[in-house]
Amino acid sequence: MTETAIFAAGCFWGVETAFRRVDGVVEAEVGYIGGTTDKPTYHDVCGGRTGHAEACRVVFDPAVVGYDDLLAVFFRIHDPTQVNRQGPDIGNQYRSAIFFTSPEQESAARKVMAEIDSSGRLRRPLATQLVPAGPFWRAEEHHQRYHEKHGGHCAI
Ligand code: MHO
Repeated sequence: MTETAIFAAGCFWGVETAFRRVDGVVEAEVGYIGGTTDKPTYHDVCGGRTGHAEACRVVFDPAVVGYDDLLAVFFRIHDPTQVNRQGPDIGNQYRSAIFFTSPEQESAARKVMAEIDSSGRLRRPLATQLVPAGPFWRAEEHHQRYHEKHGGHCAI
């Protein structure tokens, strides 16, 4: 049995690259979530008006990798204190967000976020949003496995 996790952490190219490297991740795809329109295109989302975040949908085998491990990867690959931005990429589509797919994921994420917040490790408050997953719209094919196709870096 597999489980699904969805994370937004800036430009989705790098997010997919990072999660694909994790043992126990059986599939990953990039797409758009958390907006107000159906079947958004990259162009729609870029404009920032639809409210979607660039995100990565990760299918994993919980017998091999835990949701907590994926949360650790998520927090390692981006700066969760930046609001509607990740480095050079600015706009609400680049927000930091966890889209939970079960009550168990919600509580696991809430716990980790509270730990990070109270650890004093961050110099600014955590900006990560914790929200229930609505529809995930798969992005255009040329955005899938982008770094594999074009080279490029990833944060970890
Ligand atoms: N800075 C990158 C972001 C692309 S990402 C898919 C670019 O503008 O190409 O949002």
